[in-house]
Formats: sequence, C-alpha cells, structure tokens
Amino acid sequence: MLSILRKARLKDKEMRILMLGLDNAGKTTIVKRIMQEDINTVSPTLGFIIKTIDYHGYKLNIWDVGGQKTLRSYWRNYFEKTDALIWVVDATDRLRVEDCKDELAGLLVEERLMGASLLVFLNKTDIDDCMTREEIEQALDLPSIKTHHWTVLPCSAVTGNNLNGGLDWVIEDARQRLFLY
Ligand SMILES: Nc1nc2c(ncn2[C@@H]2O[C@H](COP(=O)(O)OP(=O)(O)O)[C@@H](O)[C@H]2O)c(=O)[nH]1
Ligand SMILES: [Mg+2]
Repeated sequence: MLSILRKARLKDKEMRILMLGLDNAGKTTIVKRIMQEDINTVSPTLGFIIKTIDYHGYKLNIWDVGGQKTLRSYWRNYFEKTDALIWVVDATDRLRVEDCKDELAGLLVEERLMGASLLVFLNKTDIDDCMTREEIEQALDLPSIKTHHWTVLPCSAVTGNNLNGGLDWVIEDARQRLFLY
C-alpha cells in the first residue's frame, strides 16, 4: 500500500525532503539560498517552514524544522512520507559533534524514516579550520550505517557551494529507490 502511494506521488514527481540537524547548523540559510532568497535575514526557526521548489522537473517539498534541544522531541511529527533526510552539520562546531552523532543515530532507527535517503551536508566549509569530510564521517560513524543509502557533501550556504550537488544526489537516490521512470 505504502509503495502504491509512493508511486502515485512520484507520478507527479513530488518528493518530500526533511531537513534536520542541531540548531545553528545552517538549515534555514541553506533553504533560503536554494530558493535564491536573501540569506542575511535568517533568524532561529521556532516551528517549521515548508518550501516547495521546482528542481529539474521535480517538485521538492522541503521541510525545515527547528533544531533547538527543546524542539527536538517534535521532530517525529514530521517523519511521515519522508523520501530523503538531509542532516545538516555545522563544520565548525566540534564541541557538539557528539550530540550531533547521537541525534542522528536516534533518527536512523525510526521506522518511518527507514526508506529515506540520507544526505549529510557538512555546512559552513567556507570557514577556515572546519571539519573535513573524513573527520565528520568518522565522528558520526557513518560507515557503520547499513539501513540507509548515505553520502556526505561539504557545502556552504554562504557561497552556495555544493548545494545543487546535494539536491542532485538526493533526487537520483530517491528516484532509483522509488522506481521512477
Ligand atoms: N560562514 C557561514 N555561515 C553560515 C553558513 N550557513 C549558515 N551560516 C550562519 O549560521 C547561523 C545559523 O544559521 P541558520 O540557517 O539559522 O541555522 P539553523 O538553525 O540550522 O536553521 C546564521 O548566522 C547563518 O548566517 C555557511 O555556510 N557559512
Ligand atoms: Mg532554522
């Protein structure tokens, strides 16, 4: 049944992308940048924002949900029908990398997220001395993930570097999984 629903949705080439991560990782800035909106007016996200973009013939519904500690228990309200999870990491935030790892691990055991592709955006890589791709792969223990297709991409919401590359990966991975033609 679920797969029929999925395919029906994909006939419209629609995908639901859930963007999560610790607060201050740059989720809202990434979404604004993708939408080509002004990124200088971003303030902390208290609830959630949904943005729909047309991207290479796909309709992407991107859910940007607040990541403050007090808000994380609400994340589960957004899991349903998620095709891809974009986990955004602040590449300069070494202090909270353990917290970041634990929160991600908690998501990956969620049944309702089981089918989702996982893109880890290592954001803020425009800043010197940030974590590298290898570093974050180890810190988040990504190679041990067997339940999800995953990849890591260093990016920057400020320069726009790799944001499209990330969306391309998400679409390609979800498309293959969902047998879209
Ligand atoms: N240097 C740099 N700063 C960024 C980048 N992305 C976001 N920021 C800044 O990080 C702060 C938090 O961004 P925000 O999008 O609100 O994070 P969110 O809580 O994950 O939604 C803001 O001051 C942004 O300007 C980036 O790629 N590079
Ligand atoms: Mg935000």
